Amino acid sequence: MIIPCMGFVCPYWSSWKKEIRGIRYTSGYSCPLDRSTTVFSRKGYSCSLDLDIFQEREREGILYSIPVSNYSARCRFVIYAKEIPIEIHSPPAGLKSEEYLKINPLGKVPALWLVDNNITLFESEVINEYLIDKYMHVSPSFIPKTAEKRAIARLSSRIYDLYIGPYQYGLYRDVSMEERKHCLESGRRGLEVLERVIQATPFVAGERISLGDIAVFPSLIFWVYLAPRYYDWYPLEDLPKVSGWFHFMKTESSAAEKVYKEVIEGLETWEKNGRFERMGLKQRIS
Ligand SMILES: N[C@@H](CCC(=O)N[C@@H](CS)C(=O)NCC(=O)O)C(=O)O
Repeated sequence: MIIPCMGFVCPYWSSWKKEIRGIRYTSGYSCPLDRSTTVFSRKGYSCSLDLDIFQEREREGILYSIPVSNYSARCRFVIYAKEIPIEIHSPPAGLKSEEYLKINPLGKVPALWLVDNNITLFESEVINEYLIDKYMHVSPSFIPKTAEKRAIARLSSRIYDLYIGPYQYGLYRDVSMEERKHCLESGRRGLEVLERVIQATPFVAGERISLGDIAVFPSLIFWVYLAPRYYDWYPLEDLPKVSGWFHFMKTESSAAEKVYKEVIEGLETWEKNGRFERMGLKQRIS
């Protein structure tokens, strides 16, 4: 909820310094009586309060997630960007443990458990749809302004989920050479379709970040990291829109930077552990 600030007439201000969604506020004053907040940003004076953001809140749920997981990263992106008080935990006792299968019967991350009504959701896009619906009043909304742009956002995430994501395992799992080739070729075709669809102005569906950006961005990190290292393939080379958009997204916000770092660090750890060699990635594809 945004309420107008009454702080200037209130003697009970307490000062604070804070970084909110990547913007560093140099000083601010909170009033405990009317619970308003006056914010001084680098760009000058602004005056509003989002109660949900500024107040300390109890946890509202738990997201079961693994840092390297691109699908979990989609949901972490929304949680970080909106500063939602949802704790992030690893699956208890492993993905296929009895304990975790009670949370997500598919044995996959992410899953979201909600404190208030004891509901558990899974499937990253469903979780994100829930989060943007529930926290619609907290920006960024992740909802483009027009019906057409909202459709492009959905189309982008659908293209990833149906025509790129299902082949991602071929980048890093122990599969036959034929299967790997098939996956890389299918992923390449999916990326070409994405190039035709996204606007990249600067986001996939225009000037506002949307679920389309979040669905594709963390997953593309896998392709951009692994394909040149192991398959002499630069997947964004002939895709100017996807390439420009991806590089823009890496530093688009502190949420984007955090998610990027988490996924990259996960991939680097796998690499250092020799996981990719064990999975046969060093064998060149002819
Ligand atoms: N369609 C699912 C995909 C989730 C998924 O495949 N997660 C991976 C990690 S990124 C996983 O848990 N894999 C373990 C497995 O499939 O056994 C979603 O969007 O949440």
